[in-house]
Amino acid sequence: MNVYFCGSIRGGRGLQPVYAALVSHLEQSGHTVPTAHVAAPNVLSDERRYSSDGIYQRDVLWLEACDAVVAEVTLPSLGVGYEIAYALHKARKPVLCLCQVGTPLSAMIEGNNNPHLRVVFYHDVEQALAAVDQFLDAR
Ligand code: 6IA
Repeated sequence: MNVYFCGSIRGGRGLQPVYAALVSHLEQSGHTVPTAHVAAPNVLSDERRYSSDGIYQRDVLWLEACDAVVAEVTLPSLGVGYEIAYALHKARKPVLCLCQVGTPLSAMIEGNNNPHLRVVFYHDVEQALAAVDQFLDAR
């Protein structure tokens, strides 16, 4: 499947190792991840080469083209929140949100009963990877 991965960039890079584990798992499972760069350790310095409008246009095209969205939502990110709303309401894609247990997740995600949205709280990365497999196997 073509899986659009979302994770915080300008919202903070503290969970980059978790993003890397998720993207690596998706790719090793045979999925295509157009946004694999979100998991790269140097994304913030690489980013200077791209304009924000170019990034936006390209990401919207990728959202329209994907089969499903996997978003790590532990760190609050405006971009990730926008992508989730766009995927659900405009592109009409299934979305999995992964959040570490104990994090105060926005009510706009946690309280959202959209049938295409699944929210999973996880204790460790293994649990998050299992949630990804379960979500994609059901597609
Ligand atoms: O507000 P944030 O920056 O935290 O938003 C992060 C989300 O927006 C991610 O899920 C990305 O899909 C998207 N996004 C933000 N910046 C970029 C970006 N910069 N490239 C692609 N998607 C982005 C250029 C990085 C470059 C190495 C290719």
